[in-house]
Amino acid sequence: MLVLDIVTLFPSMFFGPLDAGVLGRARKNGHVAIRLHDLRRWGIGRQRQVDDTPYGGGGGMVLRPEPLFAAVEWIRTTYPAGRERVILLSPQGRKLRHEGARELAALERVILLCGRYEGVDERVREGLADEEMSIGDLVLTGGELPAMMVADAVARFIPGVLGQSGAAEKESFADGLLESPYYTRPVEFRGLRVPDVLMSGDHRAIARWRAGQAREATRSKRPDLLDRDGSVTRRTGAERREE
Ligand code: 4GX
Repeated sequence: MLVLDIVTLFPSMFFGPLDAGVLGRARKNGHVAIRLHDLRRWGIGRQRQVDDTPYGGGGGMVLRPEPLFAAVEWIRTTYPAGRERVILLSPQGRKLRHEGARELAALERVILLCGRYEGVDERVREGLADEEMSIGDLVLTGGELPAMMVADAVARFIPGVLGQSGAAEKESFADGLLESPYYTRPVEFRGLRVPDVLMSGDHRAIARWRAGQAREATRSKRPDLLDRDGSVTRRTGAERREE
């Protein structure tokens, strides 16, 4: 079982999203455990202060290092774990990808640190976080929604979390291509018909059609996933652009 320990100033943000659907069921069935830790608990002084103004000026507020270090140390003493990783959610981090989520799913425990305001004291990066992770090139108001995305994406890779049909390995990105289109009943809807091949019962023809559609969908919607010759190699967009 994978355990996610999430350190946040807003634990209540997590209450709804982690209870519903596949992730909610995975938690109920014991495939994944999520523990929420209110950073305020390790706040400093009577006010339980967690943030302060940055040295050198510049405005805004920054999370102080002591509460974050104390939180992680408390988690480690209270719930010892073997293979673990401490991840700071931030737009400066390595982009969260399919393969990265798969790697995290193999760990015993992941500690997710959710920053707020302008960010965190640099010593959190230097001495506490193993890794900085981003969910994309956009700026949010805190690391909580990114942490939920990590939790959701990682849970899908834990054996038993997805049913048979939804095996994480046969999905978009598993083979580096987008998925081919899906159709269900009715056969005709507002003049738009389900492609005949899907109702032909010819499984080889269907597989061939799907492969062609996946390639075409990738070429038109996400050409960045393909090499110049149209082939797929497992590299990141950044690695591809370097060439
Ligand atoms: N992918 N944000 C974090 C504050 C912050 C900044 C630096 C730690 C270090 C984001 C993203 C994101 C906004 C969450 C800034 N905390 N996080 N926050 N994109 O935009 O993960």
